[in-house]
Amino acid sequence: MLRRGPLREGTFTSALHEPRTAVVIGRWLGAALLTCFLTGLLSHVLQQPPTWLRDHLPSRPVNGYRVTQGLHVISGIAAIPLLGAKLWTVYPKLFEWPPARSVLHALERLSIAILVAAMLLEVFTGLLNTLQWYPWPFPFRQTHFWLGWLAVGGLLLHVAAKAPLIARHWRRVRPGLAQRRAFLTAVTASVGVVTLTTAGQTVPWLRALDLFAPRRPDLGPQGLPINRTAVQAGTSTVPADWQLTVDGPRPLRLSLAELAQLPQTTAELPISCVEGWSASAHWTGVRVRDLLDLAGAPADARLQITSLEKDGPYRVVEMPATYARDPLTLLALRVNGQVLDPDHGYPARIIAPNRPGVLQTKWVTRIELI
Ligand code: HEM
Ligand SMILES: Nc1nc2c(c(=O)[nH]1)N[C@H]1C(S)=C(S)[C@@H](COP(=O)(O)O)O[C@H]1N2
Ligand SMILES: [Mo]
Repeated sequence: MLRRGPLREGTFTSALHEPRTAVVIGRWLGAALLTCFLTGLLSHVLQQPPTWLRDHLPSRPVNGYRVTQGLHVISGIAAIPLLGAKLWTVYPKLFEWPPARSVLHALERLSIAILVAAMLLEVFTGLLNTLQWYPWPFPFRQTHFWLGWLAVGGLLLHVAAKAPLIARHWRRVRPGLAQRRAFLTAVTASVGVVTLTTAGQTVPWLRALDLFAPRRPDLGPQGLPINRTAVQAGTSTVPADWQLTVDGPRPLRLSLAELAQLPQTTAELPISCVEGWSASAHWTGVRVRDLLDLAGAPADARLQITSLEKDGPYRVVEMPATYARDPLTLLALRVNGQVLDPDHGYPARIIAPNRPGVLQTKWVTRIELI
């Protein structure tokens, strides 16, 4: 039989294309994948809760989403060199001969093909999303969500199929291969470098090392980054007769001056962007629950909050009662002691604890009860 190129026997000479290396890197990659999956599901649920869960989402801890989504993007970025190392370790198997020894073997290889494709697409779409670059025609969130299930499903199948082999190579045998040790050190160093140079977008004490993350969380008007500017949203000139409307048995219409006359609360709360950056600020404004009480709204009212923005995916958002009633949920008029910059939502924005940034509506004009 003619077997050429990579199909020829003895093509791959490295001693590291073997199970122990695959197991060691596989453990790290599996941990990163599971961390991504769990934190990703959480992000999904916070943004699009199923009806039965909607009224039980917690508004504490204040920094909860900041931590979980920060972890999502940190472990996702760490998964990229790990995936590269894992694929390098096992890629000679792509040229196995014969390609399938049995129906079961063919199915196993098919499941690995799906796992690899899902993982590659998952880290690719995730990374590009953090750069706000969408060079594809499909919706990011749905695609990334379903690829996550495919990847985790594929991983479980893969681990089950390889369980005996994994068990055999789980424990270190001494003396180990010097080459393997060098390779694993290099992989650890790559993971360290990509993590340390990007995690500063959410971890304050790593800020000085934030070389490659798309955001520096302390750069922007009033010391905070912005995703959509007032010019992009078409809200840079607010009508002179702007009023906040609040629905309820005693509907309210309040001018900015009237809002500023109401009792003001200051809270330190983060903007925790779904893209992985986050930054804390001191917000001052009127408690949403005070507004609801003034309007005579029932305690369990869910809210629909509308922005002045003409269009855009975050023009209208819902807020479950747990958040609406939290004493730290504000209709903020000021940030870090100054009147809100137009880019931060002047004249008024929502800021609530433990919520994804996309739900912290800027340029608010109307609060309705659902
Ligand atoms: C490695 C396996 C990964 C899995 C299993 C995973 C899973 C998920 C899931 C289930 C969601 C929720 C999607 C939704 O709201 O419907 C999500 C969101 C997200 N993921 Fe991942 N992810 C992975 C890797 C990554 C990577 C590598 C990055 C970036 C470096 C990333 C960035 C994001 C971002 C920015 C979101 C928020 C999207 C939004 O709500 O607009 N993910 N991920
Ligand atoms: N009306 C409106 N509100 C919005 C957005 C938007 O596009 N429109 N972007 C959201 C996103 S994605 C984030 S991360 C935060 C950012 O707030 P900041 O610009 O004040 O930092 O605002 C949120 N509020
Ligand atoms: Mo965001």
